[in-house]
This record gives sequence, structure tokens and C-alpha cells, in this order.
Amino acid sequence: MGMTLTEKVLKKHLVTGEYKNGNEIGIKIDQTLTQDSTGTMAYLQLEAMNIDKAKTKLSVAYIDHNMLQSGPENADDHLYIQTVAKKHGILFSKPGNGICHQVHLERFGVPGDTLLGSDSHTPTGGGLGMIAIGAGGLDVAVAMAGGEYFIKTPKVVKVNLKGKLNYYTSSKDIILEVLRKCTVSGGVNKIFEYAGEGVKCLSVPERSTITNMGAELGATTSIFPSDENTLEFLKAQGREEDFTPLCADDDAVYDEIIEIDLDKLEPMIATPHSPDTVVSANELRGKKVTQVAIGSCTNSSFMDLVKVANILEGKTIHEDVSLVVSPGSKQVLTMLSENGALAKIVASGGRILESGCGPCIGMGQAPSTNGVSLRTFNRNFKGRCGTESADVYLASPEIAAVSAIKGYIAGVEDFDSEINLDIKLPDKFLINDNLVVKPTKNGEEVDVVRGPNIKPFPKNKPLENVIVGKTLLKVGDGITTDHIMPSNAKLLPYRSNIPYLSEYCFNMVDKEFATNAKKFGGGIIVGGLNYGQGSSREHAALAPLYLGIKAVIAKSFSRIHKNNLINNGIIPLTFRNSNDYLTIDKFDDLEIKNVISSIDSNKVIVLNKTKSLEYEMDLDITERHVEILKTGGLLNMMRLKAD
Ligand code: MIC
Ligand code: SF4
Repeated sequence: MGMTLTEKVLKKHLVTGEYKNGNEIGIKIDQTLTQDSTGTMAYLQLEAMNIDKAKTKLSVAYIDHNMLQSGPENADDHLYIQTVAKKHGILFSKPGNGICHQVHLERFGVPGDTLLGSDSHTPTGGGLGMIAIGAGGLDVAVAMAGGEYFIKTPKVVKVNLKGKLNYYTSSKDIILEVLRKCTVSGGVNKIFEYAGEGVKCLSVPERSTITNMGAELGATTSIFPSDENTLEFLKAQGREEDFTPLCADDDAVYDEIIEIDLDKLEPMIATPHSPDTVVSANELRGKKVTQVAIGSCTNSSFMDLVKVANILEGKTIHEDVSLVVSPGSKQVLTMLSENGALAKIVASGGRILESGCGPCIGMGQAPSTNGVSLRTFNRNFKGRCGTESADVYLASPEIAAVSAIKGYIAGVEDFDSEINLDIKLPDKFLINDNLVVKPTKNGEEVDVVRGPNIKPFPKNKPLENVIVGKTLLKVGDGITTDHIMPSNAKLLPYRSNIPYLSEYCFNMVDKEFATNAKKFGGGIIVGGLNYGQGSSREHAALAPLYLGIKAVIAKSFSRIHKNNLINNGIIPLTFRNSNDYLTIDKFDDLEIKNVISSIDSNKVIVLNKTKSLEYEMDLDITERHVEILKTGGLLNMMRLKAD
């Protein structure tokens, strides 16, 4: 029986465990990336492991999220990351060099290698044929220290692309269609492998739009074969020596198969407030928009923005629309400025932002009250844009640019077929890595600079045998990490200050959460389906840990957040009978007895003392997880092993 591409790459990196559906395996990590809003924690954790130099083939620290410097905090964090990277053998990508995923694709990704990043959109690298996975900062720190990364042997889903895209459609529409079919929880513990004749008509940046937003499926990652288009991209980046051809065997067997007929695909749009509530753009045609934002790690490549420039050329954006454009990298921005595309965007009224995440993570450009914002980004969770009452729609750069001119959500009939949207990959990208600072050989000579905003991170204690606490909060399905630990221009500067940040934990859902947690000395959170979906931010576990949360009981969890809870010693329990969820109320007194023996046997009983009820819980975790929980988190376990 032939192998899938996923199986080939994972087996090549297998360190522990048997590659068998559902089994936990430990894989060797070749490359890591961090960004600044998760990076400070990751490097504090790396320092706590007493490692001199990163043991990976390549590790890069990017600055791209916390770019507004409205006080000294962000710049202090940048300096900390720059100096800690220099000391520990890690490349440092300065602010202005671009969004981590875009730059990593351009300059560092290698087909067939593994990449672990402290950002949920790390799967962008799958467009180059990498197994690229998003994880919490601590997991990335462990990988830098030479440790394996553990995943469940994934189910492999083949996405068979038939035909080819037409004039109006782009790779964004493909991933929106996959999201429509599979939903935001449909990818948990799965890897999406793209195949079929349609793959050939997609360049690496187009493939990476798809693998990037595959994160929204909750998937472990997504991957494309490494073929002649991959070689063409690497050549144009002056890196043909990094090329290796890779594909699945013809007789590979998949767990699931999805077919998408590209000839029939229409421009698609995700509607508020979830990336999987997708409809065709034509259905929404005519809806007024107040803001259009083009950029983010999903859609800010050179080719995306040249298409946008061609659409905007000679036009003026609608008088009621604000258009903001953030090119993905310095390479993209320089090339746009050299070929005249930038001038076309500026002339039409586009506001150019620096190369970074910007509005995608609420760092500026919050829409007006009740505003309607059309974005080329990957997430439209409520409030993420910085305005709670705004509605955010997600679409391709082409739909976004046409809509900016029209003032409403555009449909197919708004396109002018005379405009050139068939933009080919350039023969040569402009290569200038002058914003990538190299580490030093003499790490011991570097003093790490720690600003006053960098506070020690909370540490857990070994597990106690009885957990008693109130239900501090009961939430519904689909709670995102943006709900748990919001990120915006006001809060992002405090990513290295958990005591401050924890005051805002669950703020969007319950303003009293932090106060209640302090009043009752911590407690337990009750959630619905896919609890913790979205980002990889460990802060969504660290802030609850700081507030004394001992366990989260939910109907199901997202992969990364569940790992982050376990890594920090918080027990993730799932209801064996989901109707039990209905009988728990806020402030009910809960108790878990014999915690240690129950987690060993995966038979955990939660007593609801207020209602005199007993609930059976599942704890779908591995033996390694049990050990981590018992020692009070992964860092404690690493320390014990080191002693
Ligand atoms: C996001 O898109 O939500 C972020 C901001 O990039 C996060 C990381 C973070 O919260 O710092 C992610 O995707 O992991
Ligand atoms: Fe940055 Fe947005 Fe991409 Fe997250 S999704 S890495 S905030 S651009």
C-alpha cells in the first residue's frame, strides 16, 4: 500500500511512538519560528531550560504583531527578543521585515522539513511541502531545546482539486469552500493533503493562502506536494538548492476524500462571526461596506497585491470606504514600489500600512461603530477587529479591491474582464535579507535586555488529589482564544505581563471573571464544543492559571489550546454525556476527588455539590500528558528530568 505525503514526511521525522491512526507520536523538529506576541513567553521558557544554543537546524524570531509603539512596552519586548535570540543562536527578523509566515515562506521554508511555530498560522509553510504546525510557546521552546513535538498520528484528508480557477476566483475561494464543507472543528487531528490536476495551476504563494487558512479548520496542518511550481518559487527566491521533489504515492490510501471542482467554484465570503459561515459573494452582492482591509499572512503576497493594484488602477475608492493595505513583507513592499503597483494603490486612495499583522489582530484600524469591514484575512471572530459591534467579512483580494471601489460587497458581475488578473510568479524576487540579524557565536558575551514590562510567568504546583472550586464561568460552543484572552492594541503590549493581562481574561464574555476568580480563590470553567479554537496563544492558559483555574470542562477542545492547558497543568475534561452540560450553572460548587488515581485510569467523576449530581468525564490524553499534569506542567517535568 502506497504512502500519503503526510506519512512520508512524518515517518522520516519519527522519534518516538508507532505511526498508527490516533496513536501519539513524537517528531523531530527541523525549524522553529516565533513571533513577538507569543515569543517573549517562549524565550522566557527557553531561558528557564538553561539551554545555551537552539538545537534546531534553523530558528527564527520575528517581530510582526506588536508594532504600534504607543508606550515603551512593545519596543522593550522587541529588545528582549533581539538580545535573547542573539545569545541563543536564533536569527532575528526586525520589525519592518514582514509577517513571520510570509517571510518564512520566502526566505527559509524547505520542502520535506518540519517547522514548529508559536503561531497558529504556521501551516502556511505547507504550501512549500513542509509539515508546518502551530503550537504554544512552551512547545516551541522545547523544540528549540532539541525535544520532540508530540501529535496524534493524524487522519489524512485528500482534497482533490479538479479543473482550474477562472478569472474571478482565487485560492482564497478554495479554502473558504473547504471551510464551508468541513467547518471550524472538522479538521481536529487531521492533515489536509492537496492533490489533483488543480494543484498544478497554483503557485506557492497561492498554495500558502490555502494552507494558512487551513488553521481555521482546527487541523494539525495542511500540505501541498513539492513539484515544478515549488522549484520555480525557490529559484525565484535564489534558493533552488533547498528543493526536493515530494508527492504522495499513486496508490496512497486516505481516511477521507473531498473533491472541489475549480471550474465551478464561485467567489466566496465568510460572514460574521466565524470563518466557516461561508456563502457565495453573489449572495451578498450590494451590501454596503465601510472598510476594506487587504493584507495579513493569508493574502499579502506580491502577486495578490499586484492584482489589487491592477483593479484599483485609475479608479478612486468609494467615498464611504476606508481602504487599508498591509504588504506581507519588505520584499513584497519593495517590489510593489519598484514596479509601480504601490503608486496605483496610493493614487486610488489606499492607506498603506507597514508590513506586519496590523488590523488583523486589532493593532489599529478598528472599524466604526456597527461598521462593516471586508477583509482578506483569516479570522472574523466577534470583537477581534477592535470594534465589538462591527461585522467582519472575509474574502479574496480581488473581491476586496472591487468592493472598495463599489462601496458594497462585489459579485461576479462587478468585475471588469479587461483587467489583468493573471499575474505570474516573477522570475526573480528581490532578495535583501538586511533586516535579518544573525546570532553570535559568543552567546555568553550577550546581555539579555529585560524591560520593566517583562514579568516572570506563572508556574503551577504538582497536582493535588482533591480539586474543589466554583463554576466561575459557563460559556457556549465555539469559544475562541480571542474570547479567553483578548488581543488588541491596548492589551497586546502586555503579553509578557501575565498579572496585568489576567485582569482582562474573558472580558468580552464576563467583565467580572477576574474579580470572581480572585474572590473565590480560582475555580473551574465550563465550555461547549471546540473550546479554545483559534490562536496558539498560551496566554489563554497562562492567564487562567494565574487566576487559579484548575480544570476546564467542555464538550470538546481545539487541539492547540488543549495542549496549552495540559502544558500548564490545567486539566481538560470532556463530558461523557453532553446533556450534563445543561445541568451545571454558574457558581455551582464542584469537586473532583482522587484526582491522581482518576487521571491515571481516565475515569474522572465531577461532583456538583450544589445540585447533588455526579458527572462522568473523559480525559482523552496520553500517558505523557498524565505525567505532565501530575508534575504541574511541562516546564516542571523538564526540570525534574534535568535534575
Ligand atoms: C492570531 O492570528 O490570532 C495570532 C495573533 O497570530 C495568534 C498568536 C497570538 O495570539 O499571539 C495565533 O494565531 O496563534
Ligand atoms: Fe498576524 Fe493575523 Fe496572521 Fe495572526 S492571522 S499571524 S495576527 S497576520
